[in-house]
Amino acid sequence: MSSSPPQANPSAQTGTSPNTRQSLSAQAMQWVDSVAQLTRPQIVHWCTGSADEATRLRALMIRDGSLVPLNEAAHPNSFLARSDVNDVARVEGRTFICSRQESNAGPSNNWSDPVYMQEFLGKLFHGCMRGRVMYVIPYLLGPVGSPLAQVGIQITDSPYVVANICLMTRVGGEAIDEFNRQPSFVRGLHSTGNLDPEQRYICHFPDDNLVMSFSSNYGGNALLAKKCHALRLASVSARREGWLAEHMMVLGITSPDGVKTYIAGAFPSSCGKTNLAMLVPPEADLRAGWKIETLGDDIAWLRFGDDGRLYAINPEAGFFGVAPGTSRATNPNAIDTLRENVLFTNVALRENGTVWWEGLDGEPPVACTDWTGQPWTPDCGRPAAHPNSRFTVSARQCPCISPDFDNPAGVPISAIIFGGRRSTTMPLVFEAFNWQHGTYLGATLTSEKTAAAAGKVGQLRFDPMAMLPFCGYHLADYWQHWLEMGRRGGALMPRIYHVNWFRKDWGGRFLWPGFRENMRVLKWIVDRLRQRGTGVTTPLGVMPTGQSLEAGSLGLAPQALEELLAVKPDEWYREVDRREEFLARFSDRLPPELLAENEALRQRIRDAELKGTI
Ligand code: GTP
Ligand code: SPV
Ligand code: MN
Repeated sequence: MSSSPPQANPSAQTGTSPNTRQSLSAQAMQWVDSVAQLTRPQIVHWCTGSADEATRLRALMIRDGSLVPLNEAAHPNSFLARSDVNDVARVEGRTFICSRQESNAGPSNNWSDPVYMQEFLGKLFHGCMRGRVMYVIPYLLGPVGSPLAQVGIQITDSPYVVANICLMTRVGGEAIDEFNRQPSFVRGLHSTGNLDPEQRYICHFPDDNLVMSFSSNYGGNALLAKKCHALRLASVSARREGWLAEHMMVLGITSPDGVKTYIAGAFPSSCGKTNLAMLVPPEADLRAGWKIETLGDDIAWLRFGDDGRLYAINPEAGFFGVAPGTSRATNPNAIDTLRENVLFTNVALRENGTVWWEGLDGEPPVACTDWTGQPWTPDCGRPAAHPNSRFTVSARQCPCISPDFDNPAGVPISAIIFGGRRSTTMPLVFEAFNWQHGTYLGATLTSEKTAAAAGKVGQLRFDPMAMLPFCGYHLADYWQHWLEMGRRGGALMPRIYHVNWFRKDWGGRFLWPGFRENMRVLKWIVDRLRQRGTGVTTPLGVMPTGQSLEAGSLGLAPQALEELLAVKPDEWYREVDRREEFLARFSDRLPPELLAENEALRQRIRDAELKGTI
């Protein structure tokens, strides 16, 4: 670490546990040595994930100004990091899937030839760690001993990235033990470079279990265990091995009779997974005995158990959550999780050393320091926190973390929810008729773009299964894989739902209160799964009535509820046309079932319009 003397030999090793190095496979050692030869660091540090290591890393970052310690009384052991102003989100335009065959990346991914790209990146990485420390972090994704767990090694020259990875994955002894049991590991090589956006590349080599990322320190671009390994590379192995790697939160919901139901949910980036996973039920439900527990807020790996059901684990160990909009009113469990040991990125700093962001409880501060380090006042016309500002924190601090969080078997999933931001067209909730119909709903999932990725916010785009930026192969093959999983699981597959918390009225206001009131929708889903909930069959699927949502107690205007559950023929003809056009982009490999589902929907809308039921 910083206290070690500079050394001339680029392979000079430091680290508090020499055993880390000895117990890894020769293959791992060889790779690390070859990276050191390429990047020429001053020191190689093997990370152990220990508290002592974390403390020393933070001291180093405080000294060089990259971390600001927060008010110790309000937020013990917590820090603020400010990124480069040009490095605040994922960069989909500079993210590549370098599969051997271009056709296997599919039309939704950028592709580049793997041989060309490795050579090209080799030049960028050549000598890029001169004078820096190269950190080597062996990590584990998933609970110890899980049949779905995977291991990887991330190399990085950014202490900020090390601090994040140590919160987001299992690092240290448990990772090393698993390393020696696993047949292969993912290699993730990251360098800060000079943060020049023009030199930014996030490249995946699925045939080599390799990720190379240059010139960004932002979350999904730089924490390679997360989207790069746990989704893009994992989705490729999941297809080959017959399981699913998904952009899904997982929660457990206990009903008053003590029965626990596990639900997974795929919403595009910044569309509500963290908030749903940590939901606190309304007072009346709590009194009646309803409870929600969190398994994961971003990524789920699902595979068939011996009983034929689909089981989910969360490969991650922490949350990298959206700060704006998080408050005691909207997400009290997140606020309680964020009391201590938190790494905040790009939020605003108050004069008393606490943090602030748009949507946090109470009045905005009269003055504070914004995410760029500039003075900020409420009337200055800029947000104080970046819209994609984030917190990184261990999941173990979450008051509602599930007792099954470390269960190697995972939890059996009874329902999968898809949802996006749709200000029109999509009703609050409906249930798919069957797995194939649900797969079609996922494949045509559409949402307004958010600040989680660079580009224009608010633009409507297809985001199939919330995996548009994260599927490491051809989306049509991915849909085929979903259909095959459905055939394999048969009647034991989870039921599929579509939700939309974001429909707006003419004045642009959300029609649905959202957050804890989403419990009404979850309860309806649980009732349906247990053959109790009433449902109305519509052309879209089965929908609740206002009564089955207990909407009377919400105080919504009657027109609001009607609008939330409305299926408008003109909107739906347009929607079906858009979907047809989208699916056509995948024509050569598109499973015919999906086009058939779209046609069947068009026909059901026509019939319902003729009958006057919509
Ligand atoms: P990623 O971490 O980017 O994958 O996002 P996520 O899906 O976990 O989204 P998250 O739960 O962090 O929510 C993103 C934003 O949507 C936050 O600003 C939330 O406050 C807001 N949000 C979440 N749920 C609701 C809801 O039910 N209604 C409304 N209006 N906003 C919501
Ligand atoms: C997302 O964008 O979906 C995230 C944040 O969860 S990141 O890890 O940056 O991808
Ligand atoms: Mn995400």
